Amino acid sequence: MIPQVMGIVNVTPDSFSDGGLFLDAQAAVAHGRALLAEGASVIDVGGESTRPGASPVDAAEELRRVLPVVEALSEHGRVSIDTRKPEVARAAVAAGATLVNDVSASLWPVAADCGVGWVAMHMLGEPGTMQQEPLYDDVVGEVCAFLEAQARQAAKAGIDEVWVDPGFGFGKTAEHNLTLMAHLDDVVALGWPVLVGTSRKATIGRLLAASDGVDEIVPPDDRLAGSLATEVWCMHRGARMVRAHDVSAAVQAARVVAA
Ligand code: HH2
Repeated sequence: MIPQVMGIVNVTPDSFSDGGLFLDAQAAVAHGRALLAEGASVIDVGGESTRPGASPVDAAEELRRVLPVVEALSEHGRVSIDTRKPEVARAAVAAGATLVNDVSASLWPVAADCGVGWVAMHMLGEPGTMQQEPLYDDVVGEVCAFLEAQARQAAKAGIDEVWVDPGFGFGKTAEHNLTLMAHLDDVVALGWPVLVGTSRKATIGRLLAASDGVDEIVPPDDRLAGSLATEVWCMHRGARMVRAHDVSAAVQAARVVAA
């Protein structure tokens, strides 16, 4: 089976990589359509950045950003809504989204009620503070136990399509991210389809800088090859979907990994 690619469209001024590029609904829709044409199985529309240190956005503003984009893109392909707010998830589903991508892993009652799919992602803490010395006794064990509990609850509530995601970069040091990646098999072994989001994340920028012997972190736009390396690694170990900015490259990699 060829792993799927979830294309990222952030309708925000401050996302870490594409912030400000697609704040205008028309630009966001055009970008989403281009990503569908490149082979994305689903377009993930988000109206609130969850990068480390990001400020929260109120529901009215988040809805204003995402709804026209969800509605327009749903005419052309599958759309997921990347949100932590129940009211945004509900409204986005009413506008055509069929998957709730939930970095808070708490919105399963909404997904169950609306009859759509749900992604449970692991995060330690809140985006505002999550990168201030995140601590685990056993990062792999704790992430797996959390995802298993949330996924079970969701399935019990009647959700047919439940995904789990270890949440790279969400309350995790570079070492935590690499440990999770090295043990991705344990996440896959839980038995739920696994989604991973490593695209252009800071850990990649740090690894590239370190291997170049420089202190300065490599910027998001220069992390394509590093992102692909992590995506190939995760797909090879059983991830069934990767969340990516660079869809065409991820789709090509997925086809080759599957072969
Ligand atoms: N990462 C981000 C946002 N949503 N959802 C899932 N399931 N997994 C992830 O790893 C994930 C996610 C962060 O990336 P991005 O949307 O590009 O940036 P920002 O949060 O700054 O908008």
